[in-house]
Amino acid sequence: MVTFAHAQTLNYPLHQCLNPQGQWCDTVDNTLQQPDFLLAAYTHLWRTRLFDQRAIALQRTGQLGTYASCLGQEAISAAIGFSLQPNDVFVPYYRDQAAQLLRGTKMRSILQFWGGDEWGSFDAPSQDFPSCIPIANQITHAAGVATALKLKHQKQAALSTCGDGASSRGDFYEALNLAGVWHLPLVVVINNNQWAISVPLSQQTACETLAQKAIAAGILGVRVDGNDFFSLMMVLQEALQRARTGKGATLIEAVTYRLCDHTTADDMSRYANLDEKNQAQQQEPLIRFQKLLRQQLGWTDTQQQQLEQTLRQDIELEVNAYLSLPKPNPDDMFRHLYSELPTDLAHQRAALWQAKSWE
Ligand SMILES: Cc1ncc(C[n+]2csc(CCOP(=O)(O)OP(=O)(O)O)c2C)c(N)n1
Ligand SMILES: [Mg+2]
Repeated sequence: MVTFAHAQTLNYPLHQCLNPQGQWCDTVDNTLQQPDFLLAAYTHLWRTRLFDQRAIALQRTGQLGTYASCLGQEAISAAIGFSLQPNDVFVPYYRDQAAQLLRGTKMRSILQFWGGDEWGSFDAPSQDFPSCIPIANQITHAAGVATALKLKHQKQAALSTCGDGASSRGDFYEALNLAGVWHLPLVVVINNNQWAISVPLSQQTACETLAQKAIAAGILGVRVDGNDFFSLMMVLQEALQRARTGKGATLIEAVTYRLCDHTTADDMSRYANLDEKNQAQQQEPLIRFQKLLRQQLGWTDTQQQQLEQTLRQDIELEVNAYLSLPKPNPDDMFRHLYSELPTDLAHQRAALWQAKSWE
């Protein structure tokens, strides 16, 4: 009889340097501890959260389409935005508002996209990609980009994001496999928010961790606390540097919790355990960061209120700019895809023009 004595030991410790009490629990780069950087990062996390709240309010009042909130997951995307260099290529998914804003996308454009107008997707650095809604497709696109970067000997990285659910899809594995065998300058970040709509992680995979999915691809896998902005920065900077310097691809599992409905079209109270959600709330990234600021910089309630007030004013200017944008022409959905429309779409286009229901 064969004995499987080598039974796998999958050791993927969770990197953490800022604990939920807001105290350092591991070494952190000095540059990340500078007051200017601390304030810039903290401000951006709140900018993202307040923007997110406002987007939900717009949807609830009929002024935005279905919207995917990033509540509780802001640190992952913010750390990505702060770690990427301008000429890296960012291939986002739909909860990457924080990084998109840091890449230079305006809030009005993010709202335009979620308002149903694809033109909002194009307000990003020219090499970056629009948010991908079909899950996991973007990882294959990013592997393609990384291949081009490698062939051109460019010292740039491609970084793509996805959810825990997306990591079950074939595209995800195919892209990772290619990244391994071709030694691509690719970083893939999984936002493990424990849910794929109403499917919990326990029903998603039998893997103990998502980081271990790197093993079969022969690339590096890392597991990090997705609520700890600083650990995320450390891990991302290292992974991106590896990519840029020809050391190959990295898969990062960022462990967090979706503190919001899947999208505004969902109601998680119908399937999620409230106690679990309340517990996750204690771990969330912004309050943790605030505790640090209180201890390190003597951050006060008054400063917090002022920050929120200023950010809300800035957000309102962008909301007004979004609301003043001309409405998209519904015919746009038939343009730019085919040189000759397939018959079924041609019928739909004709019906649209006949009804002219948008006028
Ligand atoms: C190819 C594809 N199949 C199904 C869907 C419908 N869908 C949208 S989001 C989602 C779950 C994604 O969960 P996860 O990857 O964990 O990301 P999260 O939304 O939790 O950030 C599904 C199944 C889709 N968008 N694309
Ligand atoms: Mg998920």
